[in-house]
Amino acid sequence: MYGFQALIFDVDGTLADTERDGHRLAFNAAFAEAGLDWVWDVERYGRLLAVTGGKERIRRFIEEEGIALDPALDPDAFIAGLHRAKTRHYVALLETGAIPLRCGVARLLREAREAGVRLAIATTTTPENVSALLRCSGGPEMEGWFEVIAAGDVVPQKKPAPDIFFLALEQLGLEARDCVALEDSDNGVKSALGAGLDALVVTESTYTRGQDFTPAPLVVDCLGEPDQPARAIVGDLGGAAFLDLAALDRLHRSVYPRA
Ligand code: XBP
Ligand code: MG
Repeated sequence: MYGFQALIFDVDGTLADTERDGHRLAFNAAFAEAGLDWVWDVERYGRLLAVTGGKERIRRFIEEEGIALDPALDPDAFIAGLHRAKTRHYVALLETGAIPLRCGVARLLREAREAGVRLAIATTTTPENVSALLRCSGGPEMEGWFEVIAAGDVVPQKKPAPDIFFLALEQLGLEARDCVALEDSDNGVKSALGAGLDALVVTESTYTRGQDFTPAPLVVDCLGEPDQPARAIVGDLGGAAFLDLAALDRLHRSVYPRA
């Protein structure tokens, strides 16, 4: 019996390392398709990731570059159209199987299902992207493993605001202390902690390595597998080689001591 009832996962960077070779390429494909000469290289995209949400990221780029849009166009509609094309390109890229789930993710999801631990998602990304990632990288059944998928524009404010985690908790019908959250970015950590999810694991990803996750109690390089050990960067794994439900329970207990 574990001290928590559900795991709440972020998507981009946590379930899969999707940003550099996934979302970034899809943005660039959408720009090229629209006849724009905008190209987000690896370094520029890394800076733009400070802005969560694809439409918001495009808007920030336009502002930073001082790009004058055609005055005949409604800027919101223009950005939304570009972003729809980006989603199409992103889903097509996932359908090639180009982006695998991260080390340990499928194993932990299976273990949770077998133990009756409930599964949820709290993400900034568009719902279509979540479905495609789970289907193409996890398998045809995986989306159905998640009881709650809170994603995208359904809340007033994206991460680092806590709204999307609050929505996931509401849909689960659980208190924050009944859950363990898994994130990969400083914005995600702020969002989860803002919703009271103090039992929080951070798995650093390509763009988030070295970010400040204070005061997250456990930061690792990945969830790990029996033959691919996880490395703790903050906190400790209590001698475990990888993160399973027992390791998450020790973390949960360290945050919420039980008699
Ligand atoms: C990461 C994000 C997302 C993606 C792009 O979200 O900021 O916006 O970069 O997705 P998380 P969209 O880590 O919370 O999953 O273009 O669909 O917004
Ligand atoms: Mg993330």
